[in-house]
Amino acid sequence: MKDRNRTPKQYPRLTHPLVRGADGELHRATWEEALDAAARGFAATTGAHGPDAFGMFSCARSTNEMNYVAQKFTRVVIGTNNVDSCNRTCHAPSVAGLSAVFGSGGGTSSYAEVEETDLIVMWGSNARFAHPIFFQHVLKGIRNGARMFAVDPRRTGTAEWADRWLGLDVGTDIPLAHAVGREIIHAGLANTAFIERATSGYEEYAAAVEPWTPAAAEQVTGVPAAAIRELAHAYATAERAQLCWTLGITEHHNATDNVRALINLALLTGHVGRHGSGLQPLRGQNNVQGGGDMGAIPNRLPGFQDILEPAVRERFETAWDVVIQPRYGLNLTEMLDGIERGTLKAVYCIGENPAQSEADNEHTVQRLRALDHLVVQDIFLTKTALLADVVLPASAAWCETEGTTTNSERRVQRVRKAVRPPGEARDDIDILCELARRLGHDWKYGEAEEVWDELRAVSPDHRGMSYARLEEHQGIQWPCPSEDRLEPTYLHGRLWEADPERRGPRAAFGPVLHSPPVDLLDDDYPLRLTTGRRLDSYNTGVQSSSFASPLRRGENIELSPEDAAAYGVAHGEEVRVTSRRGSVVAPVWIDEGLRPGLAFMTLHFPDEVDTNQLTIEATCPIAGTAEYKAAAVRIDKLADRQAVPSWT
Ligand SMILES: Nc1nc2c(c(=O)[nH]1)N[C@H]1C(S)=C(S)[C@@H](COP(=O)(O)OP(=O)(O)OC[C@H]3O[C@@H](n4cnc5c(=O)[nH]c(N)nc54)[C@H](O)[C@@H]3O)O[C@H]1N2
Ligand SMILES: Nc1nc2c(c(=O)[nH]1)N[C@H]1C(S)=C(S)[C@@H](COP(=O)(O)OP(=O)(O)OC[C@H]3O[C@@H](n4cnc5c(=O)[nH]c(N)nc54)[C@H](O)[C@@H]3O)O[C@H]1N2
Ligand SMILES: [Mo]
Repeated sequence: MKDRNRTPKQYPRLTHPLVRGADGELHRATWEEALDAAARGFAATTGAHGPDAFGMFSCARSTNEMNYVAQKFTRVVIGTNNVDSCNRTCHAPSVAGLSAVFGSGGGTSSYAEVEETDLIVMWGSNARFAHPIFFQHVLKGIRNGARMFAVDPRRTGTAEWADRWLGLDVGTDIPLAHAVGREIIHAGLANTAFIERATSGYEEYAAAVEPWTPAAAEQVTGVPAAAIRELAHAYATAERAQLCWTLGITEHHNATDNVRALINLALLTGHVGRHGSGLQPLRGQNNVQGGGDMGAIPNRLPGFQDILEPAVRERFETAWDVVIQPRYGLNLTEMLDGIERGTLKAVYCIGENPAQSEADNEHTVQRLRALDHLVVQDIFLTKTALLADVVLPASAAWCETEGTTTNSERRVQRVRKAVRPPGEARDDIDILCELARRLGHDWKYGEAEEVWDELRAVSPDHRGMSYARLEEHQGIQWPCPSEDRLEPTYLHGRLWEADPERRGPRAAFGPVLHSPPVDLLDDDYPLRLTTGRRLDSYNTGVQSSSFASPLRRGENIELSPEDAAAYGVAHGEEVRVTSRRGSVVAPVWIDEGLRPGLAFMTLHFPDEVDTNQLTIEATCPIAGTAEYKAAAVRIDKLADRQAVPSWT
């Protein structure tokens, strides 16, 4: 095994703009030259092909204020709704599923409620590694007497803390959830009063789950029938229960259906809309919730207001003095498809690294190369930046700018400028305003607070959150419609109202069907590869690779002891891992938390082992999220490969 403490890649911090010259190389440029080149390229492409030839990838690490300005730039300066962010690669299915049922895409509970609940279900979530702050609340909950179930193909660090671990096969969450639902119904534990009062579609749901007896589900999921029954009884009889999920549910080709399958369980038992009972999709990047709330998504205007609603459009058309296209824009996945079709020609990529983070990323790189104009605005020189025509150096939102971010309990909090950005790096909002000015819009925001107050005027959910109040309350959760009070910290309490008028629309069960992973296992590709995170690194490694860490061990292909023995490979031995899309070499790590047939890799070290060469682009048709969690691979010993004659 290589040195565990090494630094795999030093990403240089961007300190001055770069522009691609006639020689095809990126060269240092002045801000004037770079901004002129960036604006000229956008004007030329949209002039020739119309505003829908433009796409904005907005930054989920940056502030709410920046995301507000980025989507406004897209809609007002360019005139398209093609704006999205990395929410597409993770929780877009949670937002789609929750919006379809409750009309709002936010998680329904607060972190503190996890401390006061009786049962915590962590479904497809490794919060101990990926949401360590939330996990502190989980640990307090456990200390206060809550039981915990973990549902994950791997016995993760999170599962180690659980009372029960249900180790299911990848992509079998719907059979498992349906079997839990069926057991609740058959044991007479469904909350019939809540179902009758607040939900619709129960009969279809009950029919959909009926075939999934615990025994039938055991066959498909690998989870013993007794464990399925135990989860069903624990969830249905708990006084209060939190159902938390993350990418184990959402990074699948049928992810929105997976989300619906979990929401069904809350509707069946009434574990939603009450203090201590709720649904928590733990969001990924620090401000991915806020990015969506600010309208940096193709179907919503700021305040998560639907573009298709004429009254909503009118409000923004008056505020911004512009005509808003009355249709949804393209999401990130569709924008990448648009490049291939030749309809999307220019991309403004702020704080995303799609060249390494997209599934089947070799394909993404080809697409980015095909653009007429690519502008990347980042804090580091990423692989995506290396493909750009213009690279703009930004300040880092988390310590070099003022503003707010929103976490996954919907809490808006202030972030502050603690240090000056290096070299000539500039605030993301300043850069957007400079480009807007060059494209004929005289924008100037003095302080981040000015942007925030503009947002508050158009978003009812944020109206009561002045900076002063955010400070006073150490962050406020939305909805916060007025400055004189705070709302309950959980959502959808209306479902419990006795008065049908106040109760509002019913929450609909989703009678979804099981659909196994797209990348099939066969003799050539017999191993199921799932990918995800470790505590020591962050996403594509751009922000976490540049310092040495005693925790970090670089990329591995993690295998069960049984598979390692069957393939005759040793801990630390380098092997070739091949899928139907690509091939990489990585050292083996034997992990007793893996079941036979399952392998695991991260996305953290793409410069040394590019995991996303292996993953499949199959996407959820509703949310556009790729099936990062289920590739089919094989492993070959390098020695065997070397023995192959050179003419093959
Ligand atoms: N340390 C660290 N923290 C992070 C990040 C990071 O890179 N590093 N990234 C942030 C981001 S952007 C996000 S979106 C979150 C993600 O946070 P998580 O979703 O918790 O992280 P993952 O490790 O991607 O996946 C979670 C679990 O899904 C399981 N899983 C795989 N397939 C299935 C399946 O078919 N069914 C079920 N039930 N489970 C399955 C995996 O075994 C894994 O343990 O983390 C955020 N926090
Ligand atoms: N195999 C596999 N692949 C995955 C996943 C998986 O589970 N498995 N998960 C997917 C998920 S959930 C996600 S969210 C994506 C992440 O995909 P990306 O968002 O593409 O990856 P990051 O590494 O987080 O890149 C973020 C970029 O933002 C820049 N940045 C940080 N702060 C700022 C700022 O303030 N301003 C500007 N302008 N830039 C800034 C960083 O330098 C970095 O280049 O990866 C996806 N890819
Ligand atoms: Mo994410």
